Amino acid sequence: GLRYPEKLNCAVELVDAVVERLGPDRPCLLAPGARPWTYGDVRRVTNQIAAVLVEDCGIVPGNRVLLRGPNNPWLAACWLGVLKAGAVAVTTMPLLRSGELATIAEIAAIDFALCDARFTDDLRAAGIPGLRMVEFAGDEFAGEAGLTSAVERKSGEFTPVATAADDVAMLAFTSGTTGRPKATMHFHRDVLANADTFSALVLRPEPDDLFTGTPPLAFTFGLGGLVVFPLRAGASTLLVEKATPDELAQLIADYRVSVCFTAPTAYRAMLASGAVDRLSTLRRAVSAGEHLPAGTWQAFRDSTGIRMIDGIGSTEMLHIFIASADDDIRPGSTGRAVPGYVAAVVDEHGTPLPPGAVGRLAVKGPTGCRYLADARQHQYVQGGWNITGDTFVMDEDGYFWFQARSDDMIVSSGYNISGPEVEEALLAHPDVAECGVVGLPDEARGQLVTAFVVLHDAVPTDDGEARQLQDFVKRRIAPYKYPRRIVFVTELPKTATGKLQRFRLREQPAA
Ligand code: 3SK
Repeated sequence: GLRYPEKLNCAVELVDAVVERLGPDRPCLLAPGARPWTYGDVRRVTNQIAAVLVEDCGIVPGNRVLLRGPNNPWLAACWLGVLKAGAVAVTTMPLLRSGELATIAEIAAIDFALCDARFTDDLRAAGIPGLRMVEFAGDEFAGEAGLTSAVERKSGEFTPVATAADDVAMLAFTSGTTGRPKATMHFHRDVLANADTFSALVLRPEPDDLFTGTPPLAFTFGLGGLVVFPLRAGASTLLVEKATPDELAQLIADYRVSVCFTAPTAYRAMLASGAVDRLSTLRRAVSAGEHLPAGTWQAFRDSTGIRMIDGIGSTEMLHIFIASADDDIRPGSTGRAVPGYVAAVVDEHGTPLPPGAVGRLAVKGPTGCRYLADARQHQYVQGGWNITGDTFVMDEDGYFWFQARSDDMIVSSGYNISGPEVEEALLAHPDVAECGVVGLPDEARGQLVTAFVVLHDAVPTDDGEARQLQDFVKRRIAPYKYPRRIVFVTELPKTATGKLQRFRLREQPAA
């Protein structure tokens, strides 16, 4: 198992330890068009931020600090500076509006925030009682902001707070599909544990690697893939505020990026537009956040030669706990448990099922779910297992095959139908750009398999296209699964992290 010293500050391990090991001059945090920050720069700036927090703002260990802004070196440095100050980082999605920010602030007991100067309006409008906010200029060209000038008055000498390995380092929020958001607590050792398992043992980055990708740092997929993993390896990371898949591909080409973290939708868009031709410097492509269909994996492999690493993680587990790389990959499977984690498919009582059986995914390992003061803890952790809410099958060789989110299973005329499986079949049709498949209430069948489809071309005016898609699905998978109703739309409802919101499709009126 992983062993960490009793006293551990993960920000020190991610920055200062790299300076000790590899020297101060290696590139660390990059942004398009900006001067790269070396590890020496990042050590200095994070010490300065921590000094401002402790000496000027009176932050003490355990205080929660809300962070708000798009992905850029200043946001990453603030996250590290908060941890060096012994405080708890609460990174929030830049797309959140005042109501959502107010709820998060209430749950996390926030009264202090570091906010990108371009994103302060919604935070002010949240009306958080007693909130003190310090602005930073995340965009180097945005001019002076409070924190940016305050750090200049600090020498860069700061003794990071000697936190315990089991002190809470961060609260990550998970919105789920319904109900009040939940804050997941993660310790300093958890942050390193993901880097020392999935990253070190499956991804295996080198100090010469340059990472990039799209998930926000407020989504733990982005925080790990774009900050923790590159820094733990002494590598560098290109932090991008906003990029379409084509712009991402262009940045990968321009900066000679070698490791990319994004979701299947973005990889599919790069395939559809031909932008995959710009990925020749890439050696690793990681996909998570949504199931990766075998067809997308194969098409990406055919176009780029890269064997994409699919993975499943969760905010509760902090990062990826099932994934395989290189020759261990079986296309269409999410892979095997990451070394250090144990995974199983269990029944409704938590009893492990034999290979081949459909059941709930259960996992345990060095990270795990600890909701902040939330009784839903007892649903997620049962009998020592973290129950992720996904339905999987494990084969004889320990590979996990995704079926559906447990609540995305459609029951129609007594058949169990996986919405994502029907989506995968539809996506194989050349006319289909994106789709979401859900069960809508139906008197005759209980639920009716209903597909919401975005075509590459305009919405059709007659039934021809729908019938063609239905026949296509019937030829690819068991005909009882075909979508009996197809609704053509121009876009699908998605979360800020790009996940399809099937629950919003389910809110449609009955057929
Ligand atoms: O959704 C996922 O698969 C995921 C992956 C890594 C970290 C966090 C999450 C939610």
